[in-house]
Amino acid sequence: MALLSILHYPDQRLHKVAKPVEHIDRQIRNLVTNMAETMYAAPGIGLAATQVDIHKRIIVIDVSDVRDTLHIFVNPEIIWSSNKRKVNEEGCLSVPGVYDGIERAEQVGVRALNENGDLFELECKGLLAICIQHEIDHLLGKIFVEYLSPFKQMQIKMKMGKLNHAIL
Ligand code: K1U
Ligand code: ZN
Repeated sequence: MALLSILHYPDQRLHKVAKPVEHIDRQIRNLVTNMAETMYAAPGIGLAATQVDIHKRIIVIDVSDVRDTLHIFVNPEIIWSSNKRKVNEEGCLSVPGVYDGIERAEQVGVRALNENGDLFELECKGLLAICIQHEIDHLLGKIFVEYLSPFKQMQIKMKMGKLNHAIL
């Protein structure tokens, strides 16, 4: 197992669109294991492959209190969304220290493959619904701050620029 390094906004690689996984083999399963380890260590409740500079449609999520319910989504697709929408506070491991309210569908249905290549469908509500929409956005190259005003995005870019500079 290995910890992967997480890209930080405004790194342009976060805007790449991920490609579908064609075969779920040992390499993909190893990647899923390393992504889960990286998410738990961060700590986070989700991680998309895009965030670790791997541009394949893979997401891991665990929104449970005791961190024992790992969801693995390979080639996830949202197949329906509720009309009812809600604003929730979001954060992102690629934009550390930034939290803001984002409006999303309250419930979504997701179709994906698991780590064995079996197709499944899952009805997502609550934090799982928020997180899966946030992670699927990552696979499309979209970061949650892009839903905010241009002024807020500029403030966040400046803050992250200073932070990234301090880290390097
Ligand atoms: O995609 C990511 O960067 C992970 C992100 C997921 C997310 C959080 C909140 C709303 C939508 C999506 C995070 O995990 S940020 C860290 C976080 O929220 C958290 C960390 C530890 C315990 C509880 C929450
Ligand atoms: Zn994120």
